[in-house]
Amino acid sequence: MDARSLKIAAAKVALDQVENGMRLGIGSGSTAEEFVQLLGEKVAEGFEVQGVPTSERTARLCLELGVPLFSLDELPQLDLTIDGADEVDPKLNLIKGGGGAHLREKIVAAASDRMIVIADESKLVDELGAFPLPIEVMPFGMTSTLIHIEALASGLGLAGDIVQRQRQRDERSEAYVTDGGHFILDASFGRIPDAEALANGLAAIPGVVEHGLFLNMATAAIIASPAGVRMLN
Ligand code: ABF
Repeated sequence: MDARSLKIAAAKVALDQVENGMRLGIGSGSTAEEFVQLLGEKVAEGFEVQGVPTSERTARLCLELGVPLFSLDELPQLDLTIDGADEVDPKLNLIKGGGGAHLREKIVAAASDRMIVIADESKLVDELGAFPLPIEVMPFGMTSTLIHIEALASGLGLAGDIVQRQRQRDERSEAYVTDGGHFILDASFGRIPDAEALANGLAAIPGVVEHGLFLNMATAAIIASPAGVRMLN
């Protein structure tokens, strides 16, 4: 099975978790977009859902497919969020943010009774960290914020490059800017033995808006592999 087929397989199982009339957080990334495609087909057949998107891109796709959208302020408490991830460890702790949407994703996930991650098996890891950790930061004072992050990492025995995410526009490379107007630093720590200590330390740095460690947030993960799809709780 190719990568897209695995994403679709996971998305199909996730769709079975969505009950008619649910207040549903809708994640970002290619796997979540496969879920939105399938959700749109059910909505077209009369299935009712109140969707809250986690990125402008996801919102556009939902609108194209006729998925009813609401703001999180209109629906501040959600029944379920379906979202992708960059890494999933055995405790269902996640690294997210490869797509640059982890701030809104974390806010929406925190507003949800349940959060189900959908992913192909390539996202499963024994320990978080191989995927560069996205850290959303204020543009104001970013260099100072980076110094604080480097000091925190050093204190935790973490090493690795921390680089500002760029995007290509025409022929030029420019700073990636999130939906919230912030920059992203990607930290290639390699392995993060104490993710909770890192998360708490990052949260205490004034210029850090949000980081991509989602700890104790996912209630389940639907993982697709060529052998089939399994639910991890
Ligand atoms: C989004 O999905 C991001 O948080 C995460 O980086 C991404 C994973 O993308 P994909 O499903 O395309 O692998 O939620």
